[in-house]
Amino acid sequence: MKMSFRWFGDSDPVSLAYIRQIPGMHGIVSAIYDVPVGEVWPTDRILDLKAKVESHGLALDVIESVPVHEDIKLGKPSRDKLIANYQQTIRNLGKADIKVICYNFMPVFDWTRTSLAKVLPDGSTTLTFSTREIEAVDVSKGISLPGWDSSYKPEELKALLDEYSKIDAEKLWQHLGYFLQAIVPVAEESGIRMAIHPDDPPRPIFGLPRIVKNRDDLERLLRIVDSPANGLTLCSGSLGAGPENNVEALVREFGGQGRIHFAHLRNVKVNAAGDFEETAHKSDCGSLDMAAIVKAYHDVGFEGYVRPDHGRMIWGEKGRPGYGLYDRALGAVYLNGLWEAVSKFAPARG
Ligand code: DNO
Repeated sequence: MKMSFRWFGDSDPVSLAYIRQIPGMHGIVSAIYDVPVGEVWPTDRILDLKAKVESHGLALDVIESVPVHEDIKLGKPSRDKLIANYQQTIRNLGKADIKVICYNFMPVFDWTRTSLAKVLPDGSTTLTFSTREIEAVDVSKGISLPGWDSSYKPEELKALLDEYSKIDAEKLWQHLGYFLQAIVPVAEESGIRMAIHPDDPPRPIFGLPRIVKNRDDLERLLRIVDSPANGLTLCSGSLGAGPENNVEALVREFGGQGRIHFAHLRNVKVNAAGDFEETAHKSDCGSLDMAAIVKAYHDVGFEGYVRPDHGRMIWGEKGRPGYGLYDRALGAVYLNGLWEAVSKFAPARG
C-alpha cells in the first residue's frame, strides 16, 4: 500500500512542503488543471508537474483525474476525435512514467453534496448529502455544487440535461463500452492502469443515469475489457454510501482479482435512506469498519496506491471543502497505522 495525498496544484492552499512532513507519505495525486476538457495534455506540462512534485521528495504516480468529455458520455459524433485526444493524453502520461489514471463516467455532475460545512458537535465542519434537499433543487435555475468544476450557465445546463434525457442507463453503458474498447489497449501499451471512480453518491441524481454504483456494475465494467489495465478506484466513501454495498467484500472480490489500482479510504455515517455525512476516518466515527477494510486490502496482497479521501475542516483551517491539510493528514497516519498493525500481526496471503 503506497500512501498518497491529493494536491490541486499551485493554487492549493496546502503546500507540497507541508504534505511532505506527513509521516509515511509516498506520493502526490494531481492533474493538469488548466487544459480544457477534451484537449491533449502536453508532455512537457506533465513532466514539469512531475519534476515539481519530485523536488519535494514525493512521487507522482497517480493522476486524478483525466476528465471524460460529455460528448463521449453522450455518444455524439464528435466523440471519436475526443477519444483520440484522450488516447494521446494516456500516451503522454505513459512517457512520464505515470502508473494509474483515475477518471469517472458520471454524467454532468461529479461528486455531489448538499452541504459543504455542516457544523458537527465537536465544532468541526463536514460535507453532507441529503436526498430530500437534492430532490428540492430546481436544476433549470442553475446550481453550484462542490466538486463540480465547470460552471455552466443555467441555459447551458438545461441544454445538456435535455440531451441526457435521451440517454438511459443502457445507452450510457454502450458509450462507456465504446470508450473502454478504445482506451484500454492504449493504456496497456503505455504501461498505465485505468481506474474508474464509482458514482458518488451511488445512485441516479437529477434524473441522470449513474452506472458505477454497486458490485454488479463493477463486475460488468471489468468484463467489458478483461484486462488489468481496465481497473478500479475503489472509493470506500462513495460505495459505502449505498446501503446495499459491503466495501470489505468488494475489496476482497475485486482486489483478489488484481483489479483495484487505487483506493480512496474514508468513512461516512449513512442512514437507511442513503443520506450521509462524511466523518473522521476512524471506524467508530462512521458506519464503515476501516480496520476490516484495510485488513481486506492486506489479505488480497494489495500493492497499489491509497489516499485518505476527504477530511473535515478542523482546528480553524480554511480551505477547499473536503481537502484541508489537518484532517486528511490524521487520516493518512491512522490508515498507515492500521496497515502497519495488520502487516505485522497478520501474515500476508501466500
Ligand atoms: C472527490 C473525488 C472525485 C474524483 C473523480 C474522479 O473528492 O474523489 O472528484 O476525483 O470522480 O474522476
